[in-house]
This record gives sequence, C-alpha cells and structure tokens, in this order.
Amino acid sequence: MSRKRGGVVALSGGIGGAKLALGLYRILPRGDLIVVANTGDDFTHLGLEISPDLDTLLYTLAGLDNPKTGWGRAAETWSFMAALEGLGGETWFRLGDRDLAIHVERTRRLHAGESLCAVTAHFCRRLGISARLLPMSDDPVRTRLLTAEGWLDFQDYFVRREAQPAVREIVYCGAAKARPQPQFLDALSDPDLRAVVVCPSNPFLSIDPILALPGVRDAIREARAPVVAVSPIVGKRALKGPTAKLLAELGFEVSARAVARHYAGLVSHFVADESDADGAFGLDLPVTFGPTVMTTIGDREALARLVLAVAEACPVPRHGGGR
Ligand code: FO1
Repeated sequence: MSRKRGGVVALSGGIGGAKLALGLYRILPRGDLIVVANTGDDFTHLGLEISPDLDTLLYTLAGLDNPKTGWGRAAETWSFMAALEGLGGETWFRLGDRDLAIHVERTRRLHAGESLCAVTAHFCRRLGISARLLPMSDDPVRTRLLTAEGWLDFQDYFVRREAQPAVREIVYCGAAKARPQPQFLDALSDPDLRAVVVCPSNPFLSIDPILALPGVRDAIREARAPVVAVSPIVGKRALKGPTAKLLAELGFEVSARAVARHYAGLVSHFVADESDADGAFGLDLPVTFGPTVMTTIGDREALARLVLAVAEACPVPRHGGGR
C-alpha cells in the first residue's frame, strides 16, 4: 500500500546536511519539504545575531552558496573585513560584504521582536525558496564544548580554534527549556508524513542539539513515517568538519557503524556509503549501502531519491511509534 504523498521533514546542520537538503528540495514537489535547522551554532558577534546553519541552508537552497567554503555567499567581496581589520576589530570570523546583509537584517528584525522562524520565512520568500526552512526552536540554544582548554563556545572552538582542542564533553545550553518550533512538531504529527530524514551532518554538533529539545525524540518516535539517517562518515573519515575527530575524542569507533549505533532506537533505517559495505553493522537497524558522496547536483538528487526509496520500502510504523 503506497503511502499518501505527504511531506518530508529533514533535520540538518550546515554544509554536509545542506547538500542532501538541496537534493530533496530539487526532487520533491514544491512545498513538500520542511528543513529543520540546528541553531546551536548561533552566536552574537560584533553585535550581530548570527545563525550559520540557517544561512548555509538559505544560501544553498537559493543557489547562492559558496561551493569552496560551504558557508557564506558565492562571488563574495571582503571590503568590510579589510576595513574592520584596519580598525583593530575582530576578523577571525569572516563576514563577507554580501553575507553581512543577512546578519544585519536578521539582527534588526529580531531586535524589533520578530521570531527567528518569522525572520527565516521572510528570507525564504525574498530568496525564492519554496521549501519551509525552520529553526529547530525560536528560543536560544548554544552548543558549548569542554576541551583541554576549558569550556569553549561553539564558534570559538569550530572557527577560532579550528576544531583543534580535544573535546571531552558537549552540552547544549538552553535546550532543556527551549520549545521545539511548533511547525516542526506539527509536521512530525502529520498522519500523511512521508519520511523524516536525518541529513549527513555532524551527529553531535548538528543533529543532537535538535534531538535534545524537549519532546522531539518522542515526536520522531511517534511519527507515522519512517526515519532515515544518512551517514556523515564515509570509509572511516568525515568528508567535512570534525565528525571523525569528535567520534574518536568522545570514545566512539570512527565508523559509519558508530553513527548508526548513535541513532539506533530513533531511526528506522540507516544509509551508509558503499565503501563501508564490508563492515557488518551487527545492529538490528536495517542498513542500505549506496553512493553518499555528493560532489555534483546529480549526486545530491540521487542520494535524495535513494533515501526516499528506502523510506517508501519501510513498513508503515505502528501508531504509537516504538521503532
Ligand atoms: N567557518 C569558518 O571556518 N571560518 C569562518 O570564518 C566562517 C565564517 C562564517 C560566516 C557566516 C556563516 O554563516 C558561517 C561561517 N562559517 C565560518 C561557518 C560556520 O562556522 C559553520 O558553518 C557552522 O557553524 C558549522 O556548521
């Protein structure tokens, strides 16, 4: 019995997740995709409210992203940074001249009382994005990491220290009191929901902050749709960012299997790269092996199709969840 064509909810952080989000966006009917973005990386810098994963997703879905860095805008110029440098300002977090506009406008709107969700919806309209892009919460959540250099705020760790310090513990300050974005929970409770997709983002830095919000894990378990996660680890290494390094520092095996184990109990199916097909996962979690490296737009669409085909083939979860 083929499931009614409901929507798809994708959980994503920045760079790696945004690639699959774009693949889903391009193959799904207009309006069928809801992307829920991690906001644990957000911070206030130079008086600006910065939401890196929301911005990477906005730029990627709008086709404005910088393919070299994965963050910020394409065809960027750096006059603001050069002038700031001249004044002795902080330039470790690079803000391009065009990128600066989204931070200034987001800050103005937030300070005028708009919610992060409303600001993001405005930017989607202005950038012609027909997917619904939601912050995981309108309340502040901040990822902090305990390292050999003590506690570091996320961007201090990730950018200023280039993710070098060894990490012992990660916390998501504010998550326990933050309310999941209501449209996110509504989408999960939609009886026609087609799939929940956990994009290949860093499990600890991008996906776990979303799962740490009160009620989100239960809402995903209760969802009437399969939950398919895609491995961010390919052949024992992360394609981008510190996922492999963090797995090792936090005591996990550096493998796609370790990520599958991390999501076990929450997801109904795991998609790993064909280069990891040798390792028996030994989990009671079904695993599909396929090409997960997304170099071209075609790769992004192909992986999106694979994920939706896997979801389609999953048995419809019994009501009352319990994967
Ligand atoms: N990442 C860097 O490694 N260096 C930067 O200077 C930098 C600036 C930056 C500006 C705006 C923005 O939205 C993202 C930016 N990022 C930068 C990436 C950002 O730190 C990461 O994308 C996420 O926080 C992790 O996914």
